[in-house]
This record gives sequence, structure tokens and C-alpha cells, in this order.
Amino acid sequence: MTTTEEPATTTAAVPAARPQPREGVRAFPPGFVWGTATAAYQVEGAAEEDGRTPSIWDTFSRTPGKVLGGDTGDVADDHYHRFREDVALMQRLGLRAYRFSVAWPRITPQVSADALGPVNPAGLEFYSTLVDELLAAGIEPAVTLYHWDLPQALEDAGGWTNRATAERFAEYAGIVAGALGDRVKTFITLNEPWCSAYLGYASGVHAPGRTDQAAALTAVHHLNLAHGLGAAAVRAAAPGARVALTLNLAWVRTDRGTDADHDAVRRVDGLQNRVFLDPVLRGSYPADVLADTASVTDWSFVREGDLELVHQPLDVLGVNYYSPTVVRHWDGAAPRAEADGHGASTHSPWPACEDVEFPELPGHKTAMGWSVDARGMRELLLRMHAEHPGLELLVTENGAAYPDVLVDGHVDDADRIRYLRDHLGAVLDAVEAGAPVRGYFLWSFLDNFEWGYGFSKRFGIVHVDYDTQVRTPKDSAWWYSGVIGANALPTGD
Ligand code: IFM
Repeated sequence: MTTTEEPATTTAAVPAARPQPREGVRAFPPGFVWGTATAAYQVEGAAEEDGRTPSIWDTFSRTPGKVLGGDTGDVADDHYHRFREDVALMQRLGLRAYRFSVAWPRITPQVSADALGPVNPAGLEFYSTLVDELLAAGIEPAVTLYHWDLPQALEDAGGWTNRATAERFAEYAGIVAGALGDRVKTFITLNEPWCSAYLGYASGVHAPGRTDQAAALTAVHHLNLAHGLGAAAVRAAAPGARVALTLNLAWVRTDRGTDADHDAVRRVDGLQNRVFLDPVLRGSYPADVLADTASVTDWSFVREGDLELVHQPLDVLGVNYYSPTVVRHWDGAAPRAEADGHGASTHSPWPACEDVEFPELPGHKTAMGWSVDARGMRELLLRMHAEHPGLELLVTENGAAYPDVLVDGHVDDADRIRYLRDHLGAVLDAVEAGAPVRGYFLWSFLDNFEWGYGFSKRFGIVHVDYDTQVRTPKDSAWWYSGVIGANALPTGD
């Protein structure tokens, strides 16, 4: 097929000897899954090839002023054409798993709110070939079905505020699972529905760029519904597959101790964590969240029977963690602090939280301005284990952006190595305390399109030169490779 023509190799020469963990190691359990992650719009490029139609991120990024530097995902890492080279590099690094997402607009490019439309064979073929390439390299694929690139035609009909989007999503999920389920063992329905709902529909810093809190809460429910309907569709199409959902859970706390501060913690925890966890894992919405948001919506979009549809068995909970969330009650006396790390907007992503502020924390921050505190990783994993005993956990994202510089074919990213070492240590703490954490996917394999920040933020363990598409493994890539090879974390340095 036309999509897989091999471009010239652009992987930089790599050192033969990989740094190995030194004396003093902490072992991970046997069979621990070691991977990296990417998402379609962030890496693929080929925005108009082989029948793909625009997603909300194509529209958003092509709208002046929405993405830093006017960057778009039109070319990105050109992973669509270079995936063979990328898989070969993963293999050289010893990676055991790769989490990627499927671009819905490649699979059913003519979708509308009323009908899924015909399946595009070239779209399915691309992912099928990628899966084969991974398996041939001994790398286990984990497929995310929705990582934010909603077909624009669905947004034109209301996007996630329209219940039909959830219904079409389930049909699409069944198509993908049917095509790949003979080889793919893990399907993740949604990635971080928090971002889709609140950043897309309340603060507007993500596509589709709407600023309507009631719309955001409607989107929350329809995303939950999409997960439930999608989970059932995946099971019907690929009976042996494991169904997962990935949430960007927050470790929410306050650095002050008043009752109002603790109430702010409860409310933000409700909007970020429990409004997704409870319907999916318990079959109900948290009563306090419904009450907190009553001034915004009456939740009448939740229909009779919806919660049973949302509450499907979950094989794996994907946990994404990057940074702690600290809140305070805001009494209006001083300007409100808004260091919540979710992009600058005059509109808050947090419905009905006008009296909550997000103070800036002292200490080390990544290039995103996100505070670093690995304790949050351990706390979240332990909390999930305590509240949902027996539920398998997978860290589906963790990593950091730093201002990496390529000098003489080499990227010294000691900050990232430190970040990864600390967060992997926190994962091990949770494992040793009994949490059933089965694996870890580092975000990200490649530098890529970081949404509203364009290409200005580099999360990869592999550096990408966007002019030449040359890939250069950073020091962190070789460090991670050593950890994987040893199945253990060095403690000495
Ligand atoms: O790049 C994103 C990813 O798409 C979703 N989780 C957070 C990452 C870093 O912001």
C-alpha cells in the first residue's frame, strides 16, 4: 500500500554500549510490562493521506492563535511513513510494549452523527501493518481508541455534547477491535476524558476550543457513556481482549488547612477523579459532584439506564500521572492563583469552582511549568488499590518535558532521568505495598506535537529534528533501556 513506503533511514548512529544499572537495584516483578506511548495526532502527520478527513485538532491547530507558533500535526514526526524505522529503534532500545492511538478520521472518514459511514480499508491497513511490525519485533501493542482527534463532522453536530457521538464511537471501536483483536490484547477506550471535556469545552485551550461549563459536564457524561458502549463493543468484536480506560487522575491536596481549603480538595477531586471513576467502577455519579455543579447543569442528559451502560467490567485501569495538584479556597482578596498547569485561558476548566485557586508551588518544575513530586504516583496507585481492590493497574503515561538540546548528536537529559528514576521508584513503592501495577508506559517515545504548545515542548526519550526527521535517542532512552534490560531500578546514582 502507498502509506508504508519506506523513507530514508533517519535514526542517528547509536552507541554500542548501553549504560546498565549499577550496584544497588530494586527489582520489578517478573513480567512487568515496559513500554512507551504516543498518540496519533501528535506523531503521525500524513493529515490528508489515504482518505483521512479532518479531526477537531486539524481545525483547531489551523486556526490562528490556538497553538503556539502556529504549529499543526500535518507532518509531526511523520510516523505514518517512518513507523518501520521507529519500531526498529524501539526494538534496539529493548522496549517490550508500545501504546499508540488509532485516528478515528482514518477509519471512518465520512462519519456523521447519524451514521458511521463506510470503513476506509487504507486506514485500517496502516494500523494492522503497524501491529504486525511490532509483533515481529517482539513488542506488544496496546491500542488507544480515542486520544482526542474527534472527526470534525461529529463536532459540527455538537461533538461530545451530542449523545450520538458516544454511539458512533462504540461502532467505530467495534470496527477497530474486530480488525486488530486477533493480535492486540489490550484496547484502551479513551485517553484522559478529563482533558477532552474540560479543556475542550470549558477552558477552550484544547480542540474544539469551546468555553461553556455546562457543555463540558455534558461532555463528561457522554465520554463516560462512550467508554461503556465502547467497552461492550470491543468485547463483542474481540472476546479475548482486555478492556481498559486511561484517566489522568490527580493527587489533590492543599497546602493550607482551613475547612474551606479541604472542601476545595474534595470538589476538585470530584471533578477530576470521581466523576469518571464512580460511574465506570461503581455505576453512579458522586452525589457531591452533582450538588456542587447544580448551578451549572441539572445533569438531565443522564438518561434512565445510562449508568448501567457505563458500568461495564473493567480489566485494567490506566493511570496517567505527571504532577501534583494543590488547591486552596480563594476568598477574592488577592488575584486568584491559577497555576493548575492546564494552559492559559480566561475561562476556567473547573466548573463551579470560582472560589478555588491553584497556587504555584516552590521547587523544581519541568518545561511545562509542572511541579515535580513523585509521591503523587505512589499515592494514586495505592488509593486505587485501596478503593478498588483487585482492579489491575497500568501506568499508561508518565514522563516530563525539558528544554533538551542536541549537541554533537547527543542529548544529555539528566533532569528527565532523575524524574523517571523517582517516579519509577514510586511505582515500585506501590507495587511493594501490594498494588497490582502490571506495567509502565513512558510518555513519550518521540518528541512530538504537544497540543496547544505545538512542538515547543519535548517529552520524548528520542529527540526528533523536525527539519530532517532524524531521530536521536537521548541519554534517558539508554537509561530506560538499561532499566528494562535489568527489570530493575538503579538506586546508586
Ligand atoms: O502529550 C500529552 C498526552 O497526549 C496526554 N497526556 C499528557 C501528555 C503531556 O501533556
